[in-house]
Amino acid sequence: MTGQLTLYHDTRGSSLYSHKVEVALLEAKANFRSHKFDVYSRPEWYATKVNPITGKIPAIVYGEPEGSDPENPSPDSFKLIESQVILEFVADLYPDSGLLPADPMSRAKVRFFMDTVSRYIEGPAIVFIRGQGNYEELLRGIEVVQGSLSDSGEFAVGERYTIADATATPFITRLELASKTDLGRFAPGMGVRFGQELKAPRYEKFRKYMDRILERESTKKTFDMEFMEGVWKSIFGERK
Ligand SMILES: N[C@@H](CCC(=O)N[C@@H](CS)C(=O)NCC(=O)O)C(=O)O
Repeated sequence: MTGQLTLYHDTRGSSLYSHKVEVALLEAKANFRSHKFDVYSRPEWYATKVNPITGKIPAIVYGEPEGSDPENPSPDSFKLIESQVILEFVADLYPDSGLLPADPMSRAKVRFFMDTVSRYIEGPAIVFIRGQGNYEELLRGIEVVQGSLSDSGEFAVGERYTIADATATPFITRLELASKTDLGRFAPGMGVRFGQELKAPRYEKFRKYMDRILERESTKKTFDMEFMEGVWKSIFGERK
């Protein structure tokens, strides 16, 4: 199958699940179009024609003719939801990108790292940013993830950027934003304190990994810190 590849995501850019997919598409140098809409207004076309299963973003549609209406895809084109599944699809669609290595052991390591981020960072990071708990659990999760970072390479699994790194990117960027701006639904000062704690020597390996990801072109293109600071101020309110 060939044809247009369309990513459906939100106008505000606040969806971390969509962020993973967008960053992977950039890393793959994929020829894709981005269709942004206000997911919280629940447009009817999206829930009926793109993602009737959950109505959530991200979703991708593959195989439409060039220039087709993204809000009216044909029932015959390929539709896919769930960010982790989409990441594997992108890696399969662009095998030369190295987003999923060729050998079975490295592939397993990539999947293991993705699973570890989902299990140990995702929940605690969301809880912390939403002000539903402190950051102790998150720091413990970061230590677990740090333990599965590769020793030799630049990235999560060795020397090449993979979908494991794409999975970690939305959390790294959002935790950096929370610690730099103190924005989040937590008590004032907690974001900055979290950032300071993360500077402790015990998290050094993770901190270096974070810095490498933050420097990456695909990260900067998909998460503009200044723009996202504005978005977060509108979500969480200005910090005095
Ligand atoms: N497990 C899904 C989660 C997707 C998800 O929760 N998306 C949120 C945005 S971050 C959404 O679409 N929320 C709108 C809604 O629930 O109506 C994935 O990994 O893609």
